[in-house]
Amino acid sequence: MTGAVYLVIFLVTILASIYSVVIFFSHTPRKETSSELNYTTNDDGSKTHQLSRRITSTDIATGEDSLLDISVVVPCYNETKRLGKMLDECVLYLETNHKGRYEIIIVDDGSQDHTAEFAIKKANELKIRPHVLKVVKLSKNRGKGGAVTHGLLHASGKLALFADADGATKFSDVGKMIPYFANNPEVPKVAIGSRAHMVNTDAVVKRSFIRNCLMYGLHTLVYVFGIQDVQDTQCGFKLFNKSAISKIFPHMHTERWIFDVEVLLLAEMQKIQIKEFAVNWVEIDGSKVDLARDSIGMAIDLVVTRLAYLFGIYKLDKCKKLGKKNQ
Ligand SMILES: Nc1nc2c(ncn2[C@@H]2O[C@H](COP(=O)(O)OP(=O)(O)O)[C@@H](O)[C@H]2O)c(=O)[nH]1
Ligand SMILES: *[C@@H]1O[C@H](CO)[C@@H](O)[C@H](O)[C@H]1NC(C)=O
Ligand SMILES: *[C@@H]1O[C@H](CO)[C@@H](O)[C@H](O)[C@H]1NC(C)=O
Ligand SMILES: CC(=O)N[C@H]1CO[C@H](CO)[C@@H](O)[C@@H]1O
Ligand SMILES: [Mg+2]
Repeated sequence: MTGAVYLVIFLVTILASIYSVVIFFSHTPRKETSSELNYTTNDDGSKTHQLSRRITSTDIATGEDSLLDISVVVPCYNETKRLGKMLDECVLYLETNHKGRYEIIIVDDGSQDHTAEFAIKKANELKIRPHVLKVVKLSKNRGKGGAVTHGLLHASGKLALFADADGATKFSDVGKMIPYFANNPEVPKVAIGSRAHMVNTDAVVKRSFIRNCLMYGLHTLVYVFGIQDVQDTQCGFKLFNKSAISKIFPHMHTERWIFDVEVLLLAEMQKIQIKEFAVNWVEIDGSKVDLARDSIGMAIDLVVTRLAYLFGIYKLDKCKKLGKKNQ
């Protein structure tokens, strides 16, 4: 009898400890500051301009009222060395295929190397009209997830893509994804770039042994704690339509690398269609991921994200009701 009592006390203690640890490691994104609602562009530079209104979870988004086909969000942290090439490729594609109907939102996440100024200079060099390339500076570093979330919530295109500043993915591959959104525009959909077809090619094999080990470890953890039916969750090239953005991004918590997994978790919880597209991808030097430090952080964030949804510490409140009604 007393044995059973001790067992119950023991289990309750364990559960309470796990719960506290999850609360301790959970994230609450900070509120956006007023200057983060403004952008600069390649005009005379004396004024800032307002970004479009933040997308909320209660928006009934059809995207039909948008004048732009696509918004491209580029999270940047100290990217003066790599952003130039990415923008060359991106602007060339968009000018050819969506001229006058696109915007690029550079989210400078507290860079210390004048990435924002570099982006404006590049816009002048590429001779794109003012307000096509918008630069938002975050007042304080948030991490890739925070920067992407901020950019996507203020995007105004029918579709919005986030793409890494290193240009590792061939930009024109977005053209393979766009037709997937063409029918029934009211249905939320997500198209994600995938490098799964490249596992046995040079791009991956040539990476260091330790990097590949950590990558396989992370994949296993993602499989156990999160997403089973997506092969490559981490590719920095994902496309959404407006209704998918309004169902996913207002609920985001994770600010750093594991945010991709939370995006896919939120999509799966709401039965949003996800499709993977094989993309061309090359390893680009200058990665900001510090393997030793970040892989521990990634593992913690991953487990915490999953458990936080399980325990109801992270919730999907208004959005859930809206989702049921609309389905
Ligand atoms: N906003 C933000 N973006 C970051 C940060 N660190 C890296 N990034 C961006 O995340 C993207 C991918 O980074 P990268 O270092 O190439 O990662 P990898 O390709 O996974 O090795 C790039 O666009 C970076 O500028 C950060 O602290 N904050
Ligand atoms: C943001 O832009 C608006 C309109 O251009 C301006 O009135 C406002 O002062 C700006 N706010 C900040 C914090 O820069
Ligand atoms: C960013 O760039 C600045 C200036 O070049 C440098 O001092 C800083 O260490 C860089 N930060 C990271 C994390 O690379
Ligand atoms: C709800 C929504 O944003 N729908 C859009 C999905 O993508 C298509 C394809 O471009 C748009 O036309 C829809 O408006
Ligand atoms: Mg990269």
